[in-house]
Amino acid sequence: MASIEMSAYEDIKREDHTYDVIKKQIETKHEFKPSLKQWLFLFILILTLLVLSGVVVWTVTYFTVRGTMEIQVQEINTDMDAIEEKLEKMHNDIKCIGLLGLMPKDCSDWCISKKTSEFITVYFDSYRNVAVLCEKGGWTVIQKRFNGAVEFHRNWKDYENGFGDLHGEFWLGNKNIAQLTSEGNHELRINVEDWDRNKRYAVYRSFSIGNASTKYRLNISNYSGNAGDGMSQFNGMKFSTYDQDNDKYGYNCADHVYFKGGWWFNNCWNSNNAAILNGHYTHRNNTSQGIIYKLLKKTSLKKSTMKIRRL
Ligand SMILES: [Ca+2]
Repeated sequence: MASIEMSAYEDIKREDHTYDVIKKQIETKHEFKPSLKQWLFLFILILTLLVLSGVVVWTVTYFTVRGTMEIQVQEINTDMDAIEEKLEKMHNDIKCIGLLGLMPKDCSDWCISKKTSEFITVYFDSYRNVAVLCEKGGWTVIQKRFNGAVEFHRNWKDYENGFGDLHGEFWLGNKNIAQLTSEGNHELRINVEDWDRNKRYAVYRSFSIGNASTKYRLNISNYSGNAGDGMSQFNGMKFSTYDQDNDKYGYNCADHVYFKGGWWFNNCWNSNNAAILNGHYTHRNNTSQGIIYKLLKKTSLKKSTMKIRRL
């Protein structure tokens, strides 16, 4: 009996041992032991993820900061423009109230303005001044005609002192034109328009008239434009009116029935290409008197402007 019990005990002990071995084998089988290759792969994976995250963060930060800086630069530029505009306005204001443009000599000194024309007073010296019409570009208007409201068949004194209305038709006056062109170089621009609204211009890059002792002798040259050179034939001529005959012809060209108005007549005029802008105003289809610019039209024109500018 005792040996049977011993045998059974031995069997149970063997089974326990077998059980322990199997259990250990199973545990060993399910234990996770990464290989070196797997460790390396994991390391590379983590490193890649870190690099990618860094790139994403850097990119987002870069564009955010850049965008912010661009906006700031734009704002600074806008501010600079506003400051520049204010400075220019202040400069103009100062000039316009007379601190810089005190006693302007002509429209070249006219304060910068967006207006196309303006009336200012120009000063020849401390005692003499005259109101003038300025047109954009620094032009001083010396003659304007457009409707015949003002008679241009006038005497010497009228032409000398000027006549008409600066807001309408006028002649600025020979003594004023002489004074304006007495210093420096000036150009003359003539604008003419016919009854069909055709417009032409002539520019003379050299223009001045002498003082009263020269009978307001005309000096004019260097033509350009699209109206034709109608003025060179009067270069060097004295001014004439119906009561002062200073021309080269036998009778007084200024009082001739074909013209009637003050001008720098030569041997009267060349009927083919003369520009005579001060004749008694007539309406269309008149071959004499009125505003004559032969190279543009054989008959009188509707409008004319003569203006000068310091070069
Ligand atoms: Ca004469």
